Amino acid sequence: MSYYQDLLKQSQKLLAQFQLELNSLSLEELNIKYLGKKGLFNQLASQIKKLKKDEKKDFGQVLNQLKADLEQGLNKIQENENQSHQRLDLSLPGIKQNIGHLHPISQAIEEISQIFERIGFVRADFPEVDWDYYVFAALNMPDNHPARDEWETFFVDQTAHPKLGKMVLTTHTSNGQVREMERVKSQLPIRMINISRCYRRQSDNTHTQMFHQFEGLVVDKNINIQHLKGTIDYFAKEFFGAKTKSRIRPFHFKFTEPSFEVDFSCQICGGTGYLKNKHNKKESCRFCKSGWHEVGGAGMVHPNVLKAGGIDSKKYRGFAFGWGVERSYTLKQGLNIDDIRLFYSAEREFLEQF
Ligand code: FA5
Repeated sequence: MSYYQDLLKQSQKLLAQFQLELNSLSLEELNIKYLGKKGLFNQLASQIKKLKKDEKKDFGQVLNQLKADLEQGLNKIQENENQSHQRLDLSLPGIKQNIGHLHPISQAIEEISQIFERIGFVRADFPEVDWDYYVFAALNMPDNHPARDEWETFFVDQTAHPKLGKMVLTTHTSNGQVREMERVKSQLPIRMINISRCYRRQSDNTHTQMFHQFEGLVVDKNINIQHLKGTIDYFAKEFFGAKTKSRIRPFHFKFTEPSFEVDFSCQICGGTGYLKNKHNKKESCRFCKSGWHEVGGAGMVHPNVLKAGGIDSKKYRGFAFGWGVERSYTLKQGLNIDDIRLFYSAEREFLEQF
């Protein structure tokens, strides 16, 4: 290889090395190392005197191009630095960290707990995968009773217990009723609030396969329907607002007698069932249609359930209620959520509103 060819190679190597170091060295370091007085470019350029006349001319052009490439690289870095300095405005407020918050249903559970704890209810916790006995049989729904069909149950693929039957994902929080009676071992009264996950094979805009219920159970002497209605009214006003009304309608559950469905007045139309449109004319409330929303069931505890829990139904009576957390939460003033599946959709835009 001739000396000229060797210098050409060195000039290519120099440019490659410069490009490699562009991101690791500072502008000043690059300037000194490559274009400084004793820098790599000048060291290479000083070799030109050793070339033949015609090679000097060609190599001169190579050096010009090399210097232009080095300067262009350095100018680019300079520009980037200028821009980032311009963007640094120390008087601007800091960037807010994006911090998370409790899921809206966790917030609702916390609020519901506190509402009941204020009137002496104690929060209880029971298995959410439980035996058939506690979910159905002890609640006056013996094997093969048709009332079981309403619960659209998920069964766990596991050997059945000889006495307690199959294992199921709890379809309602009522499994806690007999468990609580067994837990207190006749040390009455009971004032329990059980908030837990439930599971059913259902999915549409008012049903999810996994949802939450809150179950109240009170057992004491001289308990009657007025206590139940008073508790429902108290909850309605505390959770939804002072103007909210509640009503109970006759219904049928195997574990309560009498049984009721519980409705709260609609927060959107104020319980009237209609709204005024932009022409000031009445039209049916899109949200409730009737002025009321059903949130769940309630009733006086059936004597057979008290018996299953070891409580003398001649001395003691009780009331129970079980309502959906998601359903209740969507009815809160101003929320107007018409598909409860959104709670579990992991859509951040939806969840960040709460
Ligand atoms: C029951 O589950 C009874 N255990 C309630 C009860 C308790 C009655 C104590 C008497 C005494 P029901 O199947 O209606 O009842 O469910 C109660 C509420 O749970 C419903 O009104 C609704 O608010 C909620 N719910 C039921 N299924 C779903 C679901 N798939 N998704 C979301 N919420 C649901």
